Amino acid sequence: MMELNGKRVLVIGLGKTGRSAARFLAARGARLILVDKRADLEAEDLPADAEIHTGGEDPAWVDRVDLVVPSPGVPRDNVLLTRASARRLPILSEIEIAGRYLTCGIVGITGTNGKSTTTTMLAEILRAGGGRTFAGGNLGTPLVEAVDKGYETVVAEISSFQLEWVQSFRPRVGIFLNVSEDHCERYRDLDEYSEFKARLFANQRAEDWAVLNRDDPRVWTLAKHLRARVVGFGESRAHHGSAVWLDGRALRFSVEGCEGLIRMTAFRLPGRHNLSNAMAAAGGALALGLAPDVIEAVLAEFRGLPHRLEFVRERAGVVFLDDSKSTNVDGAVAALASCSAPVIWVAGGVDKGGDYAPLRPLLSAKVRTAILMGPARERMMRTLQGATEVQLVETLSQAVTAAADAARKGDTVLLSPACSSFDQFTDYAQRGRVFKELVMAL
Ligand code: UMA
Repeated sequence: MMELNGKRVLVIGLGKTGRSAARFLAARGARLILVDKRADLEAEDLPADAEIHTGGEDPAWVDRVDLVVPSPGVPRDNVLLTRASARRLPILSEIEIAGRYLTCGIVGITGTNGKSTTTTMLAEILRAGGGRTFAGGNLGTPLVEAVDKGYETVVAEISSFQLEWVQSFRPRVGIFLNVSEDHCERYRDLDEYSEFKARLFANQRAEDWAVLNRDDPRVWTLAKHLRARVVGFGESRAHHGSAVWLDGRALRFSVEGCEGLIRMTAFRLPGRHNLSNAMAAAGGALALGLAPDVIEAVLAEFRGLPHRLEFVRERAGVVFLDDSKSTNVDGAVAALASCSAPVIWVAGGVDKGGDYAPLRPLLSAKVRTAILMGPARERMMRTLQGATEVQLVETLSQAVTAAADAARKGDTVLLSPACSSFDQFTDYAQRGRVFKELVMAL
């Protein structure tokens, strides 16, 4: 717990996180300066007595506060943060503040891809086991919203952005799924990005748990450096100690000497990556003492999340899938890898600076036509041309028309952009919704 009463706090960014943080801080007696660089911001929902500035950033605000709370989207070189660092003011992310007030156990799930699916799966397993469980974080609802609500466990999707300003954040179970190129606009290289993600485990103690992907060398290398008990998950049993691994269509486990099997015959989510997500969720649930039959029942019922390889419709023998959530190269690679029919691939949007080359082998093997849209399309084409036929369009609407024209019976039309959506949409969810509308209107 930290004393907030009478503290002067600067909250930077008034999106979901900033608004929740502001309400939380105000309710505990903090005096607030709320700022957002956007000019056209609505002040509703914000604490009435806060000082609010929009449309610019003045470093002098920093001189009038005791604490700075940046939203995840605020880069570390933001002028207000630079000033606060120079003045040695505490800078704490919203998850750090939530962590200091939450009295229940936290499960933190990070990784480049699969976080939302794994978070939702694990939360459903815990609910099925009878525990009052909150699922949120990067998934949508900020963690401060879970404080004092009587939850027994908080399952939190945690992004690298949220881990930039933590000090004592300590999940009872930390899960690290995988790491691949993403957010090149924010991090120097993959090492720096991985280091921020690894902060999830920095404050853990010997009685806590780290659930780590044994098939991802950058993740697994952490195993020997952590204080917490490790559960490794992967395709095969290749290490001693606690583990979850694949055995045909089943998961086998050995966690602190307790061994067993979770049948996966009814598991519906496509792709190897979803088996990996299921192993991670099972590893976390077993560490928390959940019974294998509860885990098995929830995995059998789990139908996935919107915009993750979501079935939209079948039209004249062509299946349309919405994978708008894949905003990076690795996400699109996983999606393409799990599609079997010839694929018409719709991709592009805002370029995040990653390397598109890992897509080439999948394009050669599976994609009949790649339809590339948005500002990223030229750079994508330079890397991908020759691997398959490429068409360039500007908008998603043009892409859907082109995809419908190119598709033949038995094909799959897959929207899996490998890019962010901000050229045409507010976020990936809106991009997915518009895709579905366009497909339904064909
Ligand atoms: N802003 C400033 N100054 C800056 C940067 C931004 O004032 O220098 C303002 C913007 O004008 C805007 C506000 O900050 O009004 C937006 O803040 P934000 O970008 O932190 O977004 P939130 O609405 O608070 O949402 C954040 C997460 N967004 C990001 O990390 C970019 C959401 O994850 C998350 O669901 C939410 O908190 C609740 O925890 C989204 C995301 O894209 C899904 N995450 C990235 C990802 O998954 O790859 C990390």
